[in-house]
Amino acid sequence: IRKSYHGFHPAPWYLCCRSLSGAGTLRWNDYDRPKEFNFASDVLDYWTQMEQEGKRGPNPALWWVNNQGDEVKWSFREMTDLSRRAANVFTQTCGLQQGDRLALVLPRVPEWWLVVIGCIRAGIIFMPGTTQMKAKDILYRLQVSKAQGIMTTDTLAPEVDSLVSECPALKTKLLVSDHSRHGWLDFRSLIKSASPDHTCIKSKTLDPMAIFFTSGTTGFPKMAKHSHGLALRSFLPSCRKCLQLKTSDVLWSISDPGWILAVLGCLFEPWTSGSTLFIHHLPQFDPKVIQETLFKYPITQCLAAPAVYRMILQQIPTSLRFPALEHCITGGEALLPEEQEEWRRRTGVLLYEVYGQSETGISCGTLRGMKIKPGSMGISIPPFDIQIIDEKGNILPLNTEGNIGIRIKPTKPIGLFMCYEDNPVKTAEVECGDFYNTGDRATMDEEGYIWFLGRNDDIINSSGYRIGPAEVENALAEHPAVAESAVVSSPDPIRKEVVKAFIVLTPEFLSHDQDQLTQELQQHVKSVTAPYKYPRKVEFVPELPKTITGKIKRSELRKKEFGQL
Ligand code: BCO
Repeated sequence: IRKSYHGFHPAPWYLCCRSLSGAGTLRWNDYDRPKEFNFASDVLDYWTQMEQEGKRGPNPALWWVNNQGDEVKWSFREMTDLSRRAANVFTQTCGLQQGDRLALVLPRVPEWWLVVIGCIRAGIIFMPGTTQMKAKDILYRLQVSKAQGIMTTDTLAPEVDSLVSECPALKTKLLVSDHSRHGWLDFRSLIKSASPDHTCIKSKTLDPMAIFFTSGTTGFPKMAKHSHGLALRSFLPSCRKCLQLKTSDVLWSISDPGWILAVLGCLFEPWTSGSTLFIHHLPQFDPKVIQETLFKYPITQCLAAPAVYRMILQQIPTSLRFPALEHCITGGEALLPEEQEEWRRRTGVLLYEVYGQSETGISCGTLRGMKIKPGSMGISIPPFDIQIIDEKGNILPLNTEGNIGIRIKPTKPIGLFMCYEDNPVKTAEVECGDFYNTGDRATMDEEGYIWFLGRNDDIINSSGYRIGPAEVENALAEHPAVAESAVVSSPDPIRKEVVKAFIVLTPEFLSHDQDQLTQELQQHVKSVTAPYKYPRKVEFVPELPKTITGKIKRSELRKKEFGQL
C-alpha cells in the first residue's frame, strides 16, 4: 500500500498541535475516532470559555458587513448565547426533535450561523441550499428529504407557500426578515425572547449532522449525508495544517452558504482555531467589492473558488497589494498554473489549492508552507488515504491516469460522507473495491502530489458549480420549442467550463429567429431551476448522436467541444 505522505514528512502531530492555538489541544490525533463529538459544545463553547478566562484576544468570532455600511460583530460568548436560543426555538417553539431535518435556504445573513450551530446543539440535521433555487428545486428537496422545517427569507417564502401543500412532512416555516408573514414564524423575534439556557445533545461522532444535495449524471441531486465527524475532521492535526489559522487571523470565505465549502470555510475551519470569520453579504458577485473589502478590512486569509480569483484578475486592472492578506486558498474546480502565478505576481500572496466534493469535504491540498507544484492539487490529508485506482479498485502505478479513490476499508475515515440517504444503489455504485470512487480523474507523482485531469462522466463543473446534465435537459424539456436536448460541458476562458445545450427544435419553432430563441430558452431555464445551471451556449441541431439503443452520446458532443474528435 502506497502511503499518502510521499515526500512530505510532517512533524509529529502533537508538535503541530502545540504550535497552533486551538480547542482541545493535544486531544485527538488524525486517526482517533472519539465516540462523542459535538462542534457546538466541544469547540464553540471552548472558545467562549477561553474568552471568559481572558485567553483569547478581543477579535470577534463573526464579523459581518454589507454594502449599506451595516456591521455585526459577535464574540464567541454571543455566538454561544444566541445559538443556544436558536436551539430552544427549534425544539420548544417549533417542536423539532433530534434527527429531524431543516432545509436552510438563506443568503449570507448572520442568522445562518445561529441556525447551523443551533441545529448542531439540538441534533437537528441541517440541509443547506443556495438561494438561487426555484420552487421546483425546493419542492424536490423538501419531498425527498421529508424535511420537517424550512428557513428562508422574504424572497423565497412565496415560492415555498406555493408548494407547501405537496410537502406533508413540513410542519415549520421560519422566516428571517424584518417583516412578518402569515403562516411563518419570525425567527428574529423568537431569538430575542428565547431562553439562553440549553443543554447541548451528546452527539455520537457518527450521528448524522447535515445533508448536502449533490448533482449526478442522471436524475435529481442525491443527498450526501454527513456525520458530526465532518466537523471533527477540521479539528484533526493534519487538516489544521492546511490553513494554519491562529486566533489573530481573520478568514474571509467567499462561498455561497448553500455549499459544503461554506460550511467548512465559513464555520468549522475558522472557529476550530478560534479565528475570526469575516463575511460580506455580497448579494451579487462583484470583483470590485471584493477588492475594496480586502483593502478595507484586516483580512489575513481568503478562501474562494478559482473563478473568483480569475474574475478579479481579469476585471480589476489596478492594485491588488492588500495590506493584511497573507494566505489564499482555492477549491471547487481546477486552477490553472498561469492563474496561480498571476495571483502571486499581482498580490504578492501565494494561492494554495485544495480539492474536495460534497461527499468528501476537503480531501487533499497543498498545505500552507508546503512546496506548491503549479497544476497539482497537493497531497491527501489524513485520515484520508487517496490513491489513484482503476475501475476495479486496484491501485495504479505512479503517474498513471485513473480515478481518485479514498480508502474506506477496513475503516471509513472520519469526515467522509455516510451514504447517499435513501439510495443504497447509488451508494454502492461509488464503492470500488476498498475505495470510495470520486469519479474524478487524476494522476499521482512520486511525492504524492495529485494532478487533476477531469471527470469520468458527464457532470459539468462550471466556475465551481457541479451541474448534472439531466437537470438542465429536464428544464429545457418543459419549453414547447424543445423536442429533445443534450447538455454537455464546453470550454470557456472565464468559467473554465460552461453548460452547452444541443437542441432539436419542435417543427413549429424551426422557422423562429435562433438568437431570440436562445435567449428565451436561457431565460426559461433560469426561471424553472437555479440560474447558475442555465446553458450559456446553445446550438440548434437537426438530430443528436445516439447509440444503437437510442441513448444520447453526450461524450461525443463533449469531445467535439474540447477539440478531441
Ligand atoms: O452570468 P449571468 O448574469 O448571465 O447569470 C448569472 C446570474 O446573474 C443569474 N442569477 C443569479 N440569481 C438569479 C439569476 N437570474 C435570475 N434570477 C435569480 N434569482 O444566474 C447566473 C448565475 O451564475 P453565477 O452564480 O455563476 O453568477 P456570477 O455572479 O457570475 O458568480 C460568479 C461566481 C464565481 C461567484 C460563482 O460562479 C460562484 O460562486 N462559484 C463558486 C461556487 C462554489 O462555491 N463552489 C464550491 C462547491 S463545494 C465544493 O466544490 C467542495 C469543495 C470542498
